[in-house]
Amino acid sequence: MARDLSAPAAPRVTRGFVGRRARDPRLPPGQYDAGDQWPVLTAERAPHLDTRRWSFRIDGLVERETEWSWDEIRALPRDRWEGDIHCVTTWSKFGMRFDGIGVDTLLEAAGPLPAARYVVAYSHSGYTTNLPLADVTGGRAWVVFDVATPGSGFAPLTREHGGPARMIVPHLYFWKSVKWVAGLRLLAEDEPGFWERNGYHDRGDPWSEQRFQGD
Ligand SMILES: Nc1nc2c(c(=O)[nH]1)N[C@H]1C(S)=C(S)[C@@H](COP(=O)(O)O)O[C@H]1N2
Ligand SMILES: [Mo]
Repeated sequence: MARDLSAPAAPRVTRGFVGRRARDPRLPPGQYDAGDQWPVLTAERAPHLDTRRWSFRIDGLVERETEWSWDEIRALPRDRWEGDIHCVTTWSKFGMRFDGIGVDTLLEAAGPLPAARYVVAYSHSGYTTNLPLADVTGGRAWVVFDVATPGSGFAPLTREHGGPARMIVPHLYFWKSVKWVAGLRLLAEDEPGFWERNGYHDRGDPWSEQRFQGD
């Protein structure tokens, strides 16, 4: 049949709608899905830590400076988190599960003083990162021992991923999640950590792309 040239042309399909797959809503702006990969990012030399001498400590602006041995922290009530992690170098990884102790449980033992508004999380290897106290309370931060990647069961954290214990603060970029964590220091003022002194953002919310100071 002859085409009726007076008929309106078919509506143009918006480029991008057909040109690429719909963006995964789990992916914050500027991030890509690392899929099966779990990259290792370590600024210092990965330490060999012996759980017989391991400790985790909360100090600074607290009523009781408190330290746990490996056996003591392992005896605390367990908590599990499942969700996505986002590294500032633009990889994200979906469906991670971590098992450990809620930071709320640990802080409760130490009793934060009213003046405490920030924390520095530090590792046994010298790495530090700063966080608002509010970002590690309310069920949003954990000291974890075991991890399950999608499709696998739980296993102890490998040394390269921070074993025997690391922090996770997964609603922020992953540089805030200290591997080989040794403790939390509660402070009245914000005190930049390792990457923050080198230009990274003090808070690091991936959903508002707080990558660098000034973002
Ligand atoms: N002690 C320590 N913790 C660290 C880092 C580090 O270099 N040293 N790198 C951070 C960064 S930038 C990221 S993205 C994650 C990487 O964790 P992963 O190596 O298990 O993926 O750890 C964070 N915690
Ligand atoms: Mo990172």
